[in-house]
Amino acid sequence: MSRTSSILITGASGEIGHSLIERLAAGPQPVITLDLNALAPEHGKKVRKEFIGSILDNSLLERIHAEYEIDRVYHLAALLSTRSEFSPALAHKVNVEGTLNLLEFAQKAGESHGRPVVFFYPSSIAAYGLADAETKLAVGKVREDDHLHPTTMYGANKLYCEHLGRYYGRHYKQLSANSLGKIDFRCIRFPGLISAITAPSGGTSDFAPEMIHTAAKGEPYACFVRPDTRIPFMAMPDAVTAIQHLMDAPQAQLQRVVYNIGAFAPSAEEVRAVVMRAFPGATITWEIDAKRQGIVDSWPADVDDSAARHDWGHAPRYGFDAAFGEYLIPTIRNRYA
Ligand code: AKB
Repeated sequence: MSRTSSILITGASGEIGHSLIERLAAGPQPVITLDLNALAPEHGKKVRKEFIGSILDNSLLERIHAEYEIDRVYHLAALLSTRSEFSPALAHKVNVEGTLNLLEFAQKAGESHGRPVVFFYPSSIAAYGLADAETKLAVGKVREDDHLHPTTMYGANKLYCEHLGRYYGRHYKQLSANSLGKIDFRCIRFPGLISAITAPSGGTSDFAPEMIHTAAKGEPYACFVRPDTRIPFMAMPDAVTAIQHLMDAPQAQLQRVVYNIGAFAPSAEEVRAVVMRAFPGATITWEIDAKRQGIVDSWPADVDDSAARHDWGHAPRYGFDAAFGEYLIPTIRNRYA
């Protein structure tokens, strides 16, 4: 048993989890993970303790609470947007009830060690819902408080859990004698993420990472959205840097609970063109899936992230050309070579 103050990452064997473990394991605090699936061995050996199980298992959460003094939670576990449309009730259970469990866990942890637990929650551009293509075009970069009418179960779950986090931060603060509250909830609405290390699964922004990973493997790819589809994306290292910056920012500097972040916003055709230049033999065709197209059509073409830039210095290193030219293509080429 260890009472050293530690970090808990849920959904640790997912896309963001892998990269986050790499960064956080290099820091001073031990990392504890919780996921349904085992971590890849190279990540497993970097964490203090790996729990394999569900965020819906309260007895497992009790056990983690009994054994570790958790003062930072990175709650990444979720079913992504396309997957959630196939099993909406399950998505609600995992995405909403799971988050509620983790907020309760954090509140209890904060009460027992007498200081707030800093709680990171990854929301998504899926929290937005634009009425139609004309609105999407007319609106351009969306701000955090506009167009919050999600069309998917996943988007509705994300938006609601943002509210839950805000509620937990405030509710216990009002009740608490020292007026500190025991949860310091911080949230980023992510764009589509592209990692060179892992390929995503179950998302609707997956078309961009899938194009590049399949091309590098020499496999044909049929893109499920129209060439003119445009949503914001970000390279995974910048997403992880953003999480670290937000989590390390002094609370007094944060004027919001939920922040947009962006880096570049190419069309699917522009992604295809850059992948084709890198892998000239690749076969990338178009086979539109009406349901998935409808989902990305309701997401904004880009986001206004000026609050994140102002409050905690969000400044992505990779724009479109650098993300592909300096990070994705060389790393992925090496990986499948
Ligand atoms: C998804 O496509 O579901 C995710 C997201 C944009 O939140 N990548």
